[in-house]
Amino acid sequence: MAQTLPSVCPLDCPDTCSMTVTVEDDHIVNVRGSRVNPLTRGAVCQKVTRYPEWVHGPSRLQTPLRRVGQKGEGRFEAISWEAALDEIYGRFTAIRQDYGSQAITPLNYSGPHGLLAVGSMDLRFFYKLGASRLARRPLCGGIKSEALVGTYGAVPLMRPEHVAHAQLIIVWGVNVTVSQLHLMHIIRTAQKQGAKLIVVDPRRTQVARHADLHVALKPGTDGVLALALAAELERINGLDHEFIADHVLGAEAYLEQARSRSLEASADICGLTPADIRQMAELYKTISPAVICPGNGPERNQNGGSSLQAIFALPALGGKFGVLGGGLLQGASSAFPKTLPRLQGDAFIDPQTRTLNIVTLGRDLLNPDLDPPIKGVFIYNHNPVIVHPDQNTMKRALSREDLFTVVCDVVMTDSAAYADVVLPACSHFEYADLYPAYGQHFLQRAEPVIPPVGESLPNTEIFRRLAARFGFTEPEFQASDAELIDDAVDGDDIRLQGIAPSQLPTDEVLLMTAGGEDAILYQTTFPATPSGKIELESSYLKQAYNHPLPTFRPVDSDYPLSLISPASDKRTSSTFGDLPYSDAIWLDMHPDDATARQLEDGMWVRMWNELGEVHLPLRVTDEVRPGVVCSEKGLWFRTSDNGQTVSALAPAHTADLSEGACYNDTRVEVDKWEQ
Ligand SMILES: Nc1nc2c(c(=O)[nH]1)N[C@H]1C(S)=C(S)[C@@H](COP(=O)(O)OP(=O)(O)OC[C@H]3O[C@@H](n4cnc5c(=O)[nH]c(N)nc54)[C@H](O)[C@@H]3O)O[C@H]1N2
Ligand SMILES: Nc1nc2c(c(=O)[nH]1)N[C@H]1C(S)=C(S)[C@@H](COP(=O)(O)OP(=O)(O)OC[C@H]3O[C@@H](n4cnc5c(=O)[nH]c(N)nc54)[C@H](O)[C@@H]3O)O[C@H]1N2
Ligand code: SF4
Ligand SMILES: [Mo]
Repeated sequence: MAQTLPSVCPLDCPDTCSMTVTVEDDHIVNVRGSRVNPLTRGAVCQKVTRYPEWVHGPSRLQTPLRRVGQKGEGRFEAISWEAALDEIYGRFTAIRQDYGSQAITPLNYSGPHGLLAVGSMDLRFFYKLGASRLARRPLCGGIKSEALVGTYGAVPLMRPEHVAHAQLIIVWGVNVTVSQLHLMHIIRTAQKQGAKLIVVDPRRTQVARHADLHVALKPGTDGVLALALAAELERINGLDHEFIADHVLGAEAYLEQARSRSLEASADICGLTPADIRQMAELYKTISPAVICPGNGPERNQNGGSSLQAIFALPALGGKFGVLGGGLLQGASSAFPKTLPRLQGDAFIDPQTRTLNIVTLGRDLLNPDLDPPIKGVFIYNHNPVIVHPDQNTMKRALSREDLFTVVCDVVMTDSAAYADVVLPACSHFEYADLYPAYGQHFLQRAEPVIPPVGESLPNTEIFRRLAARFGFTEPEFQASDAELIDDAVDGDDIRLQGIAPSQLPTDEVLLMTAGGEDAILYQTTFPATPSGKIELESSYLKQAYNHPLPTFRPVDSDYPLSLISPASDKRTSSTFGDLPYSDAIWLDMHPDDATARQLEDGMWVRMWNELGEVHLPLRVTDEVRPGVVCSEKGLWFRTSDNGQTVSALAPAHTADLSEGACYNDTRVEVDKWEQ
């Protein structure tokens, strides 16, 4: 008999929708939106309707596996959990004896976003083991969040719902209809009430089609644009001097930086006209409430930190805070009373342990001089060969015969094909978890809706068993999932209303805004910087990165085209990349660039640089600006004829803040490809 049960979407997505799942004979047969979460209002995106195929399909891992083929080949034999845990224990123990514990590293990211699945018992285990630590944030979002912390501190600045009250909305490098679906409805509501919309994006995205002004800048030049806007605001008397005097530090140093380049020079760097910048500044000066909604587009380049520092300064200079619908849509993840050090067992960390950067881990894996070299890697919640920049380096690294590799995933991924041992993980439909969000302020909890598929286990149980196998006897390694949920957030926080986190009802949400319904910076919330002011010259960024103010360095490359690879509506990063799709994939190119290369719509092209080569069919379209080509992130190798996807062309250099990934610094040439 069919049952409908509440759940939450765990994907790496700002929306964190509440869902209704139809279950029949322990199978997920249907997933749709539920109205439990007032922001997501019963709507989910198209891609999650494919959850039944993903959970019960042919790629689903059902037993532990041991490699019998070559690395990357994907030939395995089924083994028992006991044999798998024995193998991991034996190999890791030998590595620890020969090279020390730091020769082992976890390689994990945020496939699932529940607090338990993303990092709880697993981190307790690796900390206690003494494995190398991994800085994960640099892969995505770290650049933006560091710029935010440096400028405003870790505070929620406003709720997405409040964008409905804005009269000017600036969507800055976020592909709203694809990667933050529920914001689109809010923007449309504001537009119906007369709001103007500006979109800053090298592509004419769906949201850009609805814009009053589409500013199609060159990738990686947002900081130059934002500084030019600040200088222009000053020139047209658009600065709020009173607000600046009362609440802003470093405005003069920032403005000095802004004035140092002429409007014409800035426009030239950005690939815009001075008139574009003037018009944007005029709108920003005149209209309030004005909100800037920045996405991840501006961060994925070597100037990404500077760009976000420069963008984040604008509402402070323009005096846009303190009103409903005004300011900056940012900081939602700080709305939740998370207690991560307790959940993740920070007390087990040996402070001498080194920290490796996820972005450059491929290079580290190949570096024999690393002290100690890495001999064991444990990959989970992550599909590194698909999603890392410099894909060929990561493939070479995981091909190392002497690298003992464990991969734990829900499905057989391209990365799992390189594993010595594969562990089958439960999907989030099969375990309980607690869900904060990074794009909204509602806390949600979910219970399992089906039993584990095959012999799969939740991440928490896998690491509980591993901890036991390694003889870790502390009570932290015996904590149940309910106890872990209670460790995940501060149960004494008044917003939990006295309910233990593990007892939160699954058919309700809790609003986590510090100031009640109306999170409004300078009404109910305030900057949490060291000075208590908005720091345009940031003391934290100076101390952490010697980078108090935005700067700009052009990308040094002989290749003429910029390749960007934003989010696709078919997948979340690489998730669902195993499912069959009917629609073709494309490389988008502007007609001017196509004509210059004698390329035509529909033709196969080869795209290359010093790091690799990719073959794709071409779509000639003026949706991308000249000089920019665009494909999608997260495609699997089965879409490729030569074992390389766009990530193969992405450089592994890192950004000015957080040593973050620079996917959109990819420079390429494109030519006809004779198959
Ligand atoms: N070319 C290019 N590549 C990019 C980017 C880009 O701009 N361009 N951007 C990137 C960005 S923004 C991000 S965030 C990264 C993300 O890239 P990844 O970290 O790889 O994230 P996902 O593909 O979302 O999920 C990884 C895996 O987690 C698994 N998983 C889900 N739930 C569970 C669970 O409960 N347990 C276990 N063990 N596994 C689970 C999924 O099956 C999936 O295989 O990709 C980056 N890759
Ligand atoms: N459907 C779907 N939703 C997703 C994801 C997914 O893979 N699929 N991924 C999730 C994850 S992990 C993340 S991090 C977010 C990311 O979601 P977004 O914040 O939307 O980030 P991107 O998709 O990388 O790029 C957003 C837009 O920025 C533009 N862009 C590229 N470079 C630049 C630049 O230098 N400046 C400016 N102004 N714009 C630029 C691109 O053309 C694109 O339209 O989405 C999440 N939501
Ligand atoms: S991926 Fe995002 S929009 Fe789609 S269901 Fe999940 S949370 Fe909602
Ligand atoms: Mo991301």
